[in-house]
Amino acid sequence: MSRGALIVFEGCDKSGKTTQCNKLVKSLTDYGAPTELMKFPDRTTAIGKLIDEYLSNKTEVEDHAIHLLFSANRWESVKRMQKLLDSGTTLIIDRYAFSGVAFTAAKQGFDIDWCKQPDVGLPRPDAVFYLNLGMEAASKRQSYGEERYEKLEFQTKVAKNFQLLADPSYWKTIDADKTVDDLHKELYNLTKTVIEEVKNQPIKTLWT
Ligand code: Z5A
Ligand code: MG
Repeated sequence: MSRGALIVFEGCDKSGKTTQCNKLVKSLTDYGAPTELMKFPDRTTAIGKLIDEYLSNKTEVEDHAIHLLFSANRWESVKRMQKLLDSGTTLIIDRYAFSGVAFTAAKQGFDIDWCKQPDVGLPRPDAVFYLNLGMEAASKRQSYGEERYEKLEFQTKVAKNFQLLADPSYWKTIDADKTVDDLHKELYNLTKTVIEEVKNQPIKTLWT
């Protein structure tokens, strides 16, 4: 039986990741392709609840410790991800290890290599769609919210870190400064191609 594809959405704040993930899952499902949506952080688990309290500034967690918790929050989903992919379900994932590295490495005293280590060996995406949106266009969409990290200077560092993680063998930068529907059409077509390309290939592992 052919496997499903592992598609990850990354990108700067307000670039439209969640909007596009939701639309893509609906279109693929309507088309008849078994598809599931996942989102990291997954705030529903015990670890995810700690992360949620941290992001909403209800608690403080030491920077290394929160980095490891974000990673643990992905590892706790791996068995389920593998089972779904093996059974032919395509996974559309809203943020993944690339966000983990890009955000922590934007903090003082962290380097990219250290930040990557806890996520080494996770299932590697077949494609990362990086939604690229300039800070000016992003600021017109919605003002920054109350959550930790939602500040312009920090987000600029994060965007630079994403560029350091862009492996061209599976990373595709998409211009996100277009209408929701135009962007959706482009992503839908790209996703169908990826599903076809990888269906008989083994799942790779990240950063090994
Ligand atoms: N984080 C971390 O530190 N470590 C990790 O390992 C992981 C994450 C996984 C929570 O993420 C924080 O956790 C995040 C990274 C950190 N911190 N920050 N910043 P989150 O995923 O929960 O963040 P979010 O609240 O969903 O925001 P977002 O992802 O930045 O937004 P988005 O999903 O890219 O955009 P959107 O919600 O789809 O759209 C934003 C607005 O623009 C909304 O009003 C839309 O209606 C509008 N929109 C969308 N598309 C368009 C177009 N095409 N045109 C015009 N307007 C549009
Ligand atoms: Mg989002």
